[in-house]
Amino acid sequence: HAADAHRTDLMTITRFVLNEQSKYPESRGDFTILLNHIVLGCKFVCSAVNKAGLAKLIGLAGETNVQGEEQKKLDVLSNEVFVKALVSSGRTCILVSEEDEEATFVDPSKRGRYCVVFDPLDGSSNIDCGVSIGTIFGIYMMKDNHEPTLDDVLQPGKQMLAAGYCMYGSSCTLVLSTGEGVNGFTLDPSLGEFILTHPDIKIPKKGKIYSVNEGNAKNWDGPTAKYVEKCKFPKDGSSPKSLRYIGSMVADVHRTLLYGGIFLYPADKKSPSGKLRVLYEVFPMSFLMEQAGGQAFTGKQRALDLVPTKIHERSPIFLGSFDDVEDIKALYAAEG
Ligand code: AHM
Ligand code: MG
Repeated sequence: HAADAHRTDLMTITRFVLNEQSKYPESRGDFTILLNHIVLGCKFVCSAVNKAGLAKLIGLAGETNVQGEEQKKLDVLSNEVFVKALVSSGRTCILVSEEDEEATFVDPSKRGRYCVVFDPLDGSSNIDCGVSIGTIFGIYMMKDNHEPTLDDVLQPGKQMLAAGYCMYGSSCTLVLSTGEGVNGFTLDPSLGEFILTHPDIKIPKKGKIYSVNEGNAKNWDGPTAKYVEKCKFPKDGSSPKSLRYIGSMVADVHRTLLYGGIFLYPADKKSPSGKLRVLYEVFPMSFLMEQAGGQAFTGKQRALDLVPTKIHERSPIFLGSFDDVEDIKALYAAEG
């Protein structure tokens, strides 16, 4: 039976990616090794996040432990784990993390061909109340054998080889695209393995949900304000959309991917470039949306066409179901 096969023939994320990569004769398993190190970081963060509620009891994050040393905050700790895992993979040359002001250039003795941009623990304001948070990552490949420079990561998002996120929620879910669609894996804690649970995710063409921090409305520009007004008071006889906003990008994007709809972090008068970071928030999520059949738009252009000039650059972002993003694009086009 097919159901039996599912239970006994476990498609782990490693097996899945090895299968995908074996289509390329030049593949040497480097990508799979890199991904395994990212997965290790995700497992570590997952376990740390699950214990976060017990922090006061067992002395995590910000507390002083029995040895009298100050414990590290969860986001700092997560960053260190990812950086060390990525460097020790021997497959990376440049790392850009939301937690580090400067990019990390990997020592030549440990250098590989991949550049990884990541936000080790996004939505960290949600940790203390137990709301879902996540890790976001994108992967570029260094073009040729030159000395790595920042230009290797200041590339448009469409040049990414792969992107993904891991959500630490009611379960731990890793969503990945290597440019051939989007697949979701759930951590089986008893096995310590991510198992394929959401094969070939496609976002609904149109959704019934919009997701935005409406507390910023007084500072929005015309098209964003018009769009949200339309969600609430549609003039074409359709039903109003529902509002869902968690304030954790990974959770808001994950819901958008599975249920459809649109996620917005627009520009406003106080933050003319929005809040979210191009390299490790906007690009990976835009890559996944496109791979799932949706769209991602900055208010000016296709998000993945953006050419970043600084590693921590920000951009407004509108992403989600194809038709819903089409609507916001029309409003910005009308603005001229
Ligand atoms: P962070 O990197 O400081 O955690 O901020 C990023 C988070 C995203 O997860 C989320 O989409 C956004 O900030 C929410 O911002 P706001 O609180 O302004 O609505
Ligand atoms: Mg962040």
